[in-house]
Amino acid sequence: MSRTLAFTRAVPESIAHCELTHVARAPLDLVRARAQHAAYERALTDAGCEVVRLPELPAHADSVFVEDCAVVLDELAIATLPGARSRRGEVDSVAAAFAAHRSVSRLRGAATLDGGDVLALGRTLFVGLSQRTNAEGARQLRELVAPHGYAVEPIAVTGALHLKTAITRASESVLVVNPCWVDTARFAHWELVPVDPSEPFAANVLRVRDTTICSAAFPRTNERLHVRGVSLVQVDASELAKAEGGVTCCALVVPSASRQITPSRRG
Ligand code: CIR
Repeated sequence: MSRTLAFTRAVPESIAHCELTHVARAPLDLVRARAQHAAYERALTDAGCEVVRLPELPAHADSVFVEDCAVVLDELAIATLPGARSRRGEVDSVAAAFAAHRSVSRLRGAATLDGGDVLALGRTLFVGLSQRTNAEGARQLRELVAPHGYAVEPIAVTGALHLKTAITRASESVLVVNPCWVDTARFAHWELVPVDPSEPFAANVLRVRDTTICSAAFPRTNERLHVRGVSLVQVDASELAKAEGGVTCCALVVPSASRQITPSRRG
């Protein structure tokens, strides 16, 4: 049976100085954040993942949010160029860790792209054009993945940090979405579950094998997913939410981790 790895990274003390875009700075309890992060890692283990901790990066305030540093597909991984310059130093250690499992390509030059802006739905990668990801980032991603049979669909994100703040996959057929932040017409072939209007951040869930990890802060939206048959595991993610993080951003999930790698085209 294939292994599923989940790469994570410890919550650094410097998280008090994290990037914030749509959220006002509020005091973050480091002990509580680390306890919640450990419980999140246990949820990943319970869902069938082998959790692999990347090296700590104490000087990088946002380094727990590993999702933004890479896009991982079956055939290759792409090391990103995060849109926030303060985050660029997080990428190399992710690329190094992935080299054992995938051929790793890199974005270059004027491209910016955060992994949180890439929603993979089968062979289509929706790429949020946001404050963090630009058209050149989407263009370079297309160039890298097209030979492997993937289409890239850029999509505007307004009012949210990332595309996956606005929409994620909750099950084989269901997407959970905040329709204020993304054009739902682009996902017409999916069963769309809108967030409860009182829970705008509830559209960020993490599907791992047959389990969908979600934040316990959003009971109304979670109930909507539950009645659609989504198998949910709720975690308390309230501290890292103060750093504008959701449940997708603290892990890079790599299925079939033991597959043989093929030579990289770039980088
Ligand atoms: C940042 O602004 O980069 C971090 N404070 C939060 C990143 C969250 N990442 C994600 O949702 N993929």
